[in-house]
Amino acid sequence: MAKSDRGSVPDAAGGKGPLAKDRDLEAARQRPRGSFLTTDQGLRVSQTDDSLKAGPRGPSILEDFHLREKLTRFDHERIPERVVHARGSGAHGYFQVYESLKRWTRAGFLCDPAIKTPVFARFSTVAGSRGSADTVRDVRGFAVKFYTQEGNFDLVGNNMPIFFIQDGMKFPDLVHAVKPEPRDEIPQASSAHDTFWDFVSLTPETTHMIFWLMSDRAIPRSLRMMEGFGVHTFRLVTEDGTGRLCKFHWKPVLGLHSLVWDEAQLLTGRDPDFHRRDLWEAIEAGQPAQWELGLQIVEEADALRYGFDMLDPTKLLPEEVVPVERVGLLTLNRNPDNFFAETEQVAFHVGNVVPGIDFTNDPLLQARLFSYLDTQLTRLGGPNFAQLPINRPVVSVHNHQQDGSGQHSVPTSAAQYHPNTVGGGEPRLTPPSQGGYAHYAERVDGKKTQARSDSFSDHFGQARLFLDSQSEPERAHLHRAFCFELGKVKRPEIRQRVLDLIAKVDAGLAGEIASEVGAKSTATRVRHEVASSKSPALSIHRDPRGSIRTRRVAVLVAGGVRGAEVRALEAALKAEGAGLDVIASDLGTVAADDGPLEVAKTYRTAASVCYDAIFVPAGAESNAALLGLPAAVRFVEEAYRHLKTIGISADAQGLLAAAVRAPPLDGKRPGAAAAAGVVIGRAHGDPKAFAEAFVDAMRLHRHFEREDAGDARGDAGRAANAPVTPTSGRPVKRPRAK
Ligand code: HDE
Repeated sequence: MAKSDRGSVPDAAGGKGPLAKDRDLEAARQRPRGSFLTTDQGLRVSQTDDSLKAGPRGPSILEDFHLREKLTRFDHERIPERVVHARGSGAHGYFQVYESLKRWTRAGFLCDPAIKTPVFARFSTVAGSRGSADTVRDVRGFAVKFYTQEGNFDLVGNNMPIFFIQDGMKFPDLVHAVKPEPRDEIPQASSAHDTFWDFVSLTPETTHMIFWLMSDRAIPRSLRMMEGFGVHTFRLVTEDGTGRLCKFHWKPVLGLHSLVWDEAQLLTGRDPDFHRRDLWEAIEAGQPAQWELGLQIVEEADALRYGFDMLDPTKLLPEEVVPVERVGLLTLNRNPDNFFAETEQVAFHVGNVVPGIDFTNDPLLQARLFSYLDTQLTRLGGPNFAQLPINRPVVSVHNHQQDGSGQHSVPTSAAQYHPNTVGGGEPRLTPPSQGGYAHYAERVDGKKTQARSDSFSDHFGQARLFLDSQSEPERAHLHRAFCFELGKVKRPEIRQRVLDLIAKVDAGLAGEIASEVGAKSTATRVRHEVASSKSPALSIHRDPRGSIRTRRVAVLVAGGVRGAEVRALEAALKAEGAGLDVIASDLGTVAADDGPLEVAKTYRTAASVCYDAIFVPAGAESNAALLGLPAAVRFVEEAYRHLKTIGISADAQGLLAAAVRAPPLDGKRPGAAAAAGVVIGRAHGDPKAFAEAFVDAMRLHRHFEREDAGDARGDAGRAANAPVTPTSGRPVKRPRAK
């Protein structure tokens, strides 16, 4: 969206303010200031390095207004960070519906495929502070502001389809429990501590969400490779007032992919901005991030039809029961111009809806309707935050709100009230038939009560559904995540209570975890309360082969490397929309056998965890040098341990052996895999054929068979030290979701 499309801030009466009337002032204002440094009052500054002093060695003088303004502005640069979702990254783009959805909603932007609605999206972690690392185990926020022709619509969702609690009353308790503990402010951006699991163990409704949080969904490979969900059941309303229940989904065009836990932890040090950088760089490289909008539509009368209550935000509607209809495409293709002005100051509110989109009585949703506007008042310093460029609707705003901190518009109407004749009766109301918002006429009848509906009472059935829908590697990761998190909990009684909860979902899983976390297996004490069933859509491995678009490969080289292999791989990757970085000891160029190769990073600045795959090309001299570089050996070791595709020349077997105790590669067929996802190149072989085999292996993203060699109890180092089991032929298929 071009900035000019957004228009200027209209004042309350819809004009450009009284300054527009004063031609002299307006003309003066437009006088170009060029790029001269000025004070906030527009005064040109001649000196901004030395303060005004009584002599070169004398005291500073208070009279120095430029010094005082500079420091005062600096002192007040920070605003309160978001109380949750403080760490975030945003991008601009647009949304377009594939075909009119008139049959379900009157929302204009969903009824006309010709309309490109500008959007701003912000992705976030929940628990960490603004400066915390991206790759922590956490839920991710997925918030999209649609600047529609009927006003702003905000879809403020997460990357998991359900939530921890059923009623907003408990939200402060949940957040206080997960945030760093109040006495020592430890740990940062982590749920692995006593207060969080204490809360969980005493709040059985969290169980389903806990299983999602312990799954690979909580450590996405990229913000561009995760799903999004509106979580609550919303309501779509047609022109004739018919309402239907609706679940919103975002389906990533690049598919669903995750990190492995050890890699996620290493990344918090190697590149705490991993997700932010990934989104930024893809967009800068002209590779937009895209998701399809999906809808699950349910008739009002069917709210209780599926064995749970659609108003309960701890439940999901399996896609196999009600299919997700893909109705449009979200494209994020422009990075913010300024992080603070846009990503930090954007104010989402789940209550920002347009005609045709309405709420339900989900008690979590109802509480959110209060909370978002309320929090912005503190965070953005007053009630006028909607006038900030990033929050301003594209349609003009006319109302009787006035004054308050940060008022930017200059209302000119004499009548700041309704009804009026003094202001000509303006601004006027719009009847619903002409596009004015009218709340859905839902019948409500009940006694006041603080009771929870009986239809919200099953807390374990869908956790079991989720667990049983995971692939074997995913289930193993979930098990290890529980062991990690509970292993960090100091109080044994809390660990035991959590174990008791897990046992209600799956006594077998509880039994596997029990001894490692010093708890008793409760398998014999707790009866299975739930039956098993499956929803393949809940596994991120449901579609293991995928596009490698935007993936990056590290190519480990030293002098004498075979240049043709690097170029052949580069061409093969480019054809798939992927790319490579040449890593060497020194920046500049490295001498390949056929000329210089541009070096992107050094072994000191690059790390395997920042790449999706690695390649060690042929070159006896080059590979001998790499063997002597501990950083290069570690590169291979980590790539192997993190189950990434490794392309390796036969003459680099020493390096592979040093990293992962691999058996000799001699005698293997060219292009054969030494182990799942390890593709061997033949010295002097056909670089193009090798590149194809390598790209093919990359399509699997990870090679979980290698994980089986060790790490059964979460020892990340063990897998790398286990011998590589040779396999022949093309890369082995990843096990599918059961
Ligand atoms: Fe939020 N949430 N939330 N939340 N939420 C905020 O608003 C709140 C909930 C979500 O990128 C806050 O501006 C309450 C569910 C996202 O700016 C705050 C309850 C879901 C973001 C707030 C919930 C979300 C927020 C903090 C329970 C998924 C980041 C700063 C009733 C559907 C938006 C702010 C961004 C942010 C309150 C539950 C998603 C405090 C009271 C469920 C993506 O107002």
